[in-house]
Order: sequence, then C-alpha cells, then structure tokens
Amino acid sequence: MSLITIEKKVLEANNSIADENRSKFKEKGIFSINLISSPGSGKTSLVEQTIIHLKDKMKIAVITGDIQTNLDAERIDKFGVPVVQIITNGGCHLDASLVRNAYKEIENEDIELLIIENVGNLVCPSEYDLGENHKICVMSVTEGDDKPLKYPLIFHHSEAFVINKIDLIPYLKCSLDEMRNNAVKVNPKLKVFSTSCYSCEGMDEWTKWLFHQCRM
Ligand SMILES: Nc1nc2c(ncn2[C@@H]2O[C@H](COP(=O)(O)OP(=O)(O)OP(=O)(O)O)[C@@H](O)[C@H]2O)c(=O)[nH]1
Ligand SMILES: [Mg+2]
Repeated sequence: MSLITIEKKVLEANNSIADENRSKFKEKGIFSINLISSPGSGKTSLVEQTIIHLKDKMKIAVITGDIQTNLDAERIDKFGVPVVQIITNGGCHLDASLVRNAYKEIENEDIELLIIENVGNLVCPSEYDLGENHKICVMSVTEGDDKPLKYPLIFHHSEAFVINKIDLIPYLKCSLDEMRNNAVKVNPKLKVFSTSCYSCEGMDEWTKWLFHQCRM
C-alpha cells in the first residue's frame, strides 16, 4: 500500500517538472521528441540519420541518456550539433528533472528540434513524462513482431512507431505487416514508419513527418 503511494508521489512530482520543461520549450520555440526503445534497437543510429537529413533545414540539439557511458554523445558530437549526455549510474530511465538539468547546458543555443534519447529500456521510460511533445517508440525487426502486444504501454503513450533494421527482414521470420498491425491494435492512432539506418530506406518519410510536426 505505502509503495503505491510513494510511486504516485514520485510520478506527480515528475509530472510537475515535466510541465515546467514543456512550458520552457514552448517559450523557446523548441519541439521535442523522446525516443524510447529496448537497448540496441537503433535510437542513436536514428538520431544520426535524422541529423543528416534535417540539419540543413533546422537547428537540432540532442540530450542522450545512458546507464554508464558517454559513447552515444561522442557519436552525436561528430555531427556538430549541441549534445548533452546524461549518465544515470544505473537508473533505467530518464526523468523530467534530469532533462531540466541537461537542458541548462544548452539553453543558450538556438534550438528548433530537441531530440531526447532515453536509456535503452522498453518498459520503465514509458511512464515518465519529460516535457516532450511526442514520445516515439523505436523497435527493430530482430525483436519479433509480437512485441507490441507484449509491451503495450509505450505504444499507448507514443505518437509514432519506428520499425528499424528492415534491411534484416530477409534473414528473419519477423513479418513487418504483423508488427505494424499489432502496434496499431494497441494504439489505432499510431503513425508507423519502417526504416533502415543502413540503407536509409524510409528515412525521407520519417524525417519529412518529423519536420512537419515541428512546424505545425
Ligand atoms: N542492420 C541494421 N543494423 C542497425 C540499424 N540501425 C542500427 N543498427 C545497428 O544496431 C546496433 C545498435 O544501434 P544503436 O544505434 O547503438 O542502438 P541504440 O538503441 O542507440 O542502443 P542503446 O543506446 O545502447 O540502447 C549498432 O550495431 C548499429 O550499427 C539498421 O537499420 N540496420
Ligand atoms: Mg543509443
């Protein structure tokens, strides 16, 4: 009983900081997305491709979360965009106060699109509002087409679903249609993209949609 109360209080405190983040981002004209996936689905690869496709059209910054390393920030830094690494030291998700502190490092930058890469975890980050405009769920085809049904929460909360690594489909028993249908069964409003960060298939569609969301 008391555990439930504590959890509720933690989430309420988080939500109020998330609202502050959202107001600040709005005031600064920043559109933000929160990328959520299990480890290795391709979040950082998607961030890299998104920067390549959109950097001449808009000013992008990245906050990236990791349990232990700054390897993802090093990868993003090579693209010359402002990037802040949050190391959670074991924490399995980002929360709004971590994002608030990270944003202070880049608040003087001119930013139109803020990409927040969450810690690799398909479950815990789903519950934490960071103040983003959209949560985006990323899943790779190697994870299996039944996973949207098995991990529904993130699909309920997401605006879009990026199915990544479609270049690997010929080698797998995963059905792209089945994965898409299962996701839409959980959330009929979900916008679904299929991408490969290797061949760049689907990248134009994803980045055009994202650009449009930012300018709406
Ligand atoms: N075949 C294939 N491999 C990919 C694709 N996208 C990413 N990868 C590979 O998948 C591995 C993980 O990619 P990352 O971008 O590091 O994944 P991530 O989700 O950021 O990982 P964490 O931050 O550790 O959770 C790397 O070896 C990538 O090269 C893709 O579209 N196709
Ligand atoms: Mg990563």
